[in-house]
Amino acid sequence: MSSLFTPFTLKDVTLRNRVAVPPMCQYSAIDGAVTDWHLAHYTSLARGGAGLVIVEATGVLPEGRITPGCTGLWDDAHIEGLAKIAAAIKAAGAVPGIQIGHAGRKASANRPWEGDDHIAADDPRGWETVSPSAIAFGGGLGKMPRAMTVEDIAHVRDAFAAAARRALAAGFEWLELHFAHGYLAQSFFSVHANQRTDGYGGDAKGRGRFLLETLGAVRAVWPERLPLTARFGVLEYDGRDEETLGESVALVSQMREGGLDFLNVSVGFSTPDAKIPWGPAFLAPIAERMRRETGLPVATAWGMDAAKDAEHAIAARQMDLVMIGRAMLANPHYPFALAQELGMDNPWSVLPAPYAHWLSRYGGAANRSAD
Ligand code: FNR
Ligand code: XEN
Repeated sequence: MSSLFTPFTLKDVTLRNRVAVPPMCQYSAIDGAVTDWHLAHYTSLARGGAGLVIVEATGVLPEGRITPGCTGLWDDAHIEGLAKIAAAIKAAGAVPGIQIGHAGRKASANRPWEGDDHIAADDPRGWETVSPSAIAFGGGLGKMPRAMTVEDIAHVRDAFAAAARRALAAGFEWLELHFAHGYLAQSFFSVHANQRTDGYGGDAKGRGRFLLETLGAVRAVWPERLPLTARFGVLEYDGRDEETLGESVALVSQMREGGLDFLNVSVGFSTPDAKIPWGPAFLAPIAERMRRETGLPVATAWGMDAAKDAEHAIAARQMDLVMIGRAMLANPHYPFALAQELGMDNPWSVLPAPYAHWLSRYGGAANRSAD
């Protein structure tokens, strides 16, 4: 019996299994609005059998987008297109989630396949970036951000809440706050990006304030019956990881008291000098520690796609969900491949009924090899 293919319930939401698709930018929106590509892409991911599909990092403000091609939720006009995507994910049996965020000093970038660097200052496609302090990320993301005023901070916090209200109106049932990957919220927490001397900087309490206030503003509009989650970079691999992990545990514990229901554990990506120990399931022990020390259910991505690693992570209670990204892009029916490799009696059963019924009786190599 596989642990990976058992249901998971959080608040009033039940996922059919523990395989979740993490947010993955498609850079294919127009003025923040989704296109037919998004509908095709998310439908295929959900139909492939995952329990949860989280729509990509979606800007709470136009200047909070990573690239001009990123999706947005700063306007009611964005709701209609995203509602079709949420409905399609649900029709295929998965729970529809969405990640909302602000890219901070990493905003105003070219698409990855067009450079992945900052759009030049004199290019009309770009815009001024903002961050807790006037410190550039570095490398190709070298644009100097403007240090945010306290009014700017309140504006972004309120934009998160307004975007959450629109996500709810669009039919999403799982909300993920993007507090990771060196974007705005992570920058507030990071000593690499935040050198403020007011109440939003300094010690870990000050550096965590924007995240807690934003969570509180969103919790006030996002219903208690639905999971409110965050993706947060709990360490940087910058040589001061024990200290950062301690601060992260304290902040996430406060978030839990403030209404956070689930943590998607990730890396900070706040400095180009990080020494990340890439490898299969490398974040699993960190996720387990966050789970144990904060008491929240957790997930992580980053090389969790081997069947034995995914199954072990759930069976050993290192995490509650496994996030699988690139393997799902390569093969949206990847949950079937996992079920097959884990030796499930009827691996086709992880697909939606209109496929599972016929394939269980007639289909494919799995059945033939069992004959
Ligand atoms: C990503 N990732 C990502 N992360 C995130 O929090 N928000 C996002 O919108 C994106 N966008 C994105 C686009 C693309 C094309 C890729 C490949 C990745 C990171 C992603 O969610 C995940 O953490 C990584 O892909 C690692 O997991 P896998 O691929 O090893 O399963
Ligand atoms: C810092 C890079 C981590 C991987 N990516 C994350 C993205 C988009 C590009 C790739 C994100 O969090 N939006």
